Amino acid sequence: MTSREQHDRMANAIRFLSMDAVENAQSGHPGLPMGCADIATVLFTRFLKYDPKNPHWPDRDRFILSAGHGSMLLYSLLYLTGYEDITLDQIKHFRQLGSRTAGHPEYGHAAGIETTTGPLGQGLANSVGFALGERIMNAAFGNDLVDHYTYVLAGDGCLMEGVSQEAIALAGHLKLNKLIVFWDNNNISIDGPVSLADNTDQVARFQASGWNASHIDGQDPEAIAYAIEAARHSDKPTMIACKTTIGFGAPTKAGTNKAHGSPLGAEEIAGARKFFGWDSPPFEVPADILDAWRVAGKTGVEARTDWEGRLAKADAKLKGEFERRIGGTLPANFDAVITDYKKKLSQDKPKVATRKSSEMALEIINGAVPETIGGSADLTGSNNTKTSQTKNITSDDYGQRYIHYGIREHGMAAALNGLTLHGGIIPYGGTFMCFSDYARPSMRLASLMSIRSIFVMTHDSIGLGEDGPTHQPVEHLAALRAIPNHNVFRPADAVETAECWQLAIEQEKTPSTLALTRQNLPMVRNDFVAENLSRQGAYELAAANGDAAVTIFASGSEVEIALAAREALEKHGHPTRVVSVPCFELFDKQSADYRKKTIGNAPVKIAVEAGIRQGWDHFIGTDGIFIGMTGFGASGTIEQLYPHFGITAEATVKAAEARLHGE
Ligand SMILES: Cc1ncc(C[n+]2csc(CCOP(=O)(O)OP(=O)(O)O)c2C)c(N)n1
Repeated sequence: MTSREQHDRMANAIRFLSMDAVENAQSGHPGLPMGCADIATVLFTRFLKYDPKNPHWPDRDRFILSAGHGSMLLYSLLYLTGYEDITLDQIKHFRQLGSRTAGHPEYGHAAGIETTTGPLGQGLANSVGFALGERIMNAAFGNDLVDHYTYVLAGDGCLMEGVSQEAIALAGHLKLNKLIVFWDNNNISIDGPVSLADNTDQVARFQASGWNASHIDGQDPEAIAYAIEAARHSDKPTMIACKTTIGFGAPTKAGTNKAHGSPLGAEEIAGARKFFGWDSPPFEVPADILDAWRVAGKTGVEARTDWEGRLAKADAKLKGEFERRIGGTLPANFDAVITDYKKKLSQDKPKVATRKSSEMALEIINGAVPETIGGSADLTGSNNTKTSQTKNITSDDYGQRYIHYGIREHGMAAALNGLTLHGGIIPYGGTFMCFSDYARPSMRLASLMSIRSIFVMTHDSIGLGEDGPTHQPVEHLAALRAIPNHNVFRPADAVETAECWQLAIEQEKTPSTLALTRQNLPMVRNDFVAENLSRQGAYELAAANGDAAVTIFASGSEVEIALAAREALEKHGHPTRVVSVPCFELFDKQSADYRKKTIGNAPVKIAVEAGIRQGWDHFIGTDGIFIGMTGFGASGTIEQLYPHFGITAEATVKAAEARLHGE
């Protein structure tokens, strides 16, 4: 049992490391770590199940610093408890180029950083995925292998962000009782007191969403411990409203926004030293305190070795499957299953919408890959995300494979990231492509974190028809393609859809978006080819009869138009080739030779896509012809809309011939 004095000195080690690192960097946020040091100390010395020497142990508790600007809190904890990635030298290089101690915690920079946080609210919303992932894996593998908590530290900012409502409503609904959130209730944000902009009764708000919530003194270790203990035995998720003082100990800045996000300055730090009776020089933690922290960092060893013992004794098949899923590798027969399915498609030649071919591909994938977890933001029947294997996950049954996320696109995308980061799960979730805007902040973070979250975006153009311009994506393909490390797939038929799904499932370090049509499409890949042609990102689908005068590039639903235009141009004596472009990003990764050959040197280059031109110059050059959208869509039937916006084979032929005739 830690004495109060010992607790205080351990907490002060966090405070001073944070103050010193921010001062040294002349940049960063000292206020949160100083206010939340007690919460962190109680959690990491008395409750959290973790082992710094085995930081990826799958059954560890997760700690998520949703208020990512307080990154020095996390870095201090990781250093003090003995994580090898975060040395004192790293702390001294806080926020410097090339260090692991980035401005905000970045997943992949150091073990112990469970997710990238900084955009407020994301960590909290990820935690729903983490906590649900724990329940899903628990249902699959039992208490012996999966039984851990997800702890979150969120600030006022996290709770003010809209995504927090989506997250807490979902967590409450799913009764994720092993999710425990500390709210750093310090009444301060950047502009000043929170009351400038918010008067929400947060405890009542969480309670209304199905949580336990109560107020405590967030700087009283016993109150914190008592609240955590109660939370661990709850049948609901818990929010502990922890009253703290931002910048606690800074003589004039504590309790004010001046402690939020800038170095305190030498004078304030000297005052804090006096206040806490801390006489060690900067970056020095007294040996007995560092020892006490290192001892705390070893308390999980027994739990970890016990767990390893249980894993070793587990049924060989269960153990093998657990290790495969946690390792992120696919079942050995995955490729063969897809190849067989492609063979069948070449025989059946289904003329269906790609959202339907996606469902058909998922039926095969979900049968072969038990770790996929599907879902949709209340558009299941439209996104075609449900298959025979995916029954509903409910608070009574986490052993199923489908999540009704409700009308919560952002919360869904953030939860997908949490599910992915938890490990053992490949999640996908659907909505209308236009509403990728609502999910985009989390989609971007999936890319930044290099994780396998899969976004199913149906109704991918004006082709959706009567719902009109509010629902018709125009700039979305370009906008999603603009995100680095994000594969945007726009398959043209059932075969390409199967291929794109295969690629999305395969990519361990790149999230994927599948852009899928509402409208039916013919098969454009009629002959079986075992090779995944979409893997190249773009490939010649139809060759020209002779030296190509025209090359038409197209993606998704517009490949059909390109092929029809080619037929007409060939008839008129203009050799024309068609290149299908299911994925810009994968094409960019091909060799220069392949790219050159695929783009070719036909005098006339045309791209057809029912979206904006941005990005296509890459294929057609700035002098190429683009057949697509230049503004918003309109409400009407698909039969009216394509001609209305001039996206037709006739328009393509006319534009090509005008160019060929030198007009
Ligand atoms: C989505 C998003 N918007 C804005 C910011 C900029 N920002 C960083 S911290 C902060 C204030 C947060 O206040 P609070 O959560 O109370 O943190 P504290 O002041 O207690 O450290 C803001 C607006 C951000 N990081 N993320």
